[in-house]
Amino acid sequence: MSGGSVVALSGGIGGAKLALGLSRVLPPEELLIVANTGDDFEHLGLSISPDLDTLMYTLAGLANAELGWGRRDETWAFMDTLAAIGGDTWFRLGDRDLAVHVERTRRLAAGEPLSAITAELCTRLGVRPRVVPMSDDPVRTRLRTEEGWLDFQHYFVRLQCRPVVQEIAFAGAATARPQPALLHALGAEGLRAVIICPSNPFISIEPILAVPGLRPALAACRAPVIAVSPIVGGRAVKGPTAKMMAELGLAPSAAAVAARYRDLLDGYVIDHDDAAAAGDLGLPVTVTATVMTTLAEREALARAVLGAADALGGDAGA
Ligand code: FO1
Repeated sequence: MSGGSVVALSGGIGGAKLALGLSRVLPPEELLIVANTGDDFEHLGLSISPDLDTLMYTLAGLANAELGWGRRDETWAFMDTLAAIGGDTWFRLGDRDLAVHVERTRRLAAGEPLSAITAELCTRLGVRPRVVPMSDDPVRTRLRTEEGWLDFQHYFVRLQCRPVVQEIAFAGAATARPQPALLHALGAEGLRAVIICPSNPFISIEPILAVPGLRPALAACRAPVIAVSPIVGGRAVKGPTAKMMAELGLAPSAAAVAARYRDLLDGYVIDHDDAAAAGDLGLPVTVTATVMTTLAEREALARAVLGAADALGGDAGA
């Protein structure tokens, strides 16, 4: 059955790649992309939302492919000048990217919800699928390490994921209200699939699932919930996922990620590299190419995931 709305949960760079693939194979009105906001932080007086921006730039065709974040065709005059006057430059803000942070900060300070600001920015940049933050309330991923508790970007960028992670917490999650558009989509008759993108489960997906009301809404939704493994052959395609899993005492494997989502999943998508694990997962598994380098591979994975969802049919989640 084609048609019907698709909800994608996404965080980080891997998630944005599949979101782009989905945006190329679905009509924009049939795709709602939910971004993790646990990576957000206040820096240099600016409110920064990296996963929203990575999604927005990727869907707008403006993403910086080399860096995996920020905009392409960027200039760095602001950063160079900041360095020259002794400012904090460990988190790099390109000149064009800076405009988004300044405008988001201004509008948040004026009392606008993050979802409304995101919708306006996406419209201005020509992004047609709907992109929403998981909540308009602040949720901040923090990591307990041998250096104490670290805010996410200090761990991820300033310390380049070097500290050993002992615990992960989502400050503010307990009182965060789920994005209404997401709850509405999950309860809608025409829901076709919920796709958990190949993002880091701990720092990109679980902050979303930590928002009260979202796990129950996912468990109750009529459509199949399908996750794509972010681990291929025991390694993360990008980022610290495998290192984090080892530090948290988990085998860095596609199976271990499926176990994290277990109670929510109706299906799972793994790479050919992990085909041998397919039988042990205890749920319907689709084996396909999940490493997305080209646009064609992103579209192909999107089609494979939608095909898996359609094969599971509408009452899988019941
Ligand atoms: N990641 C880095 O490794 N170094 C940076 O200087 C950096 C700057 C940056 C600016 C804007 C933005 O939206 C993302 C940025 N990122 C940077 C990536 C960011 O830390 C990650 O994209 C997410 O937080 C995790 O996926």
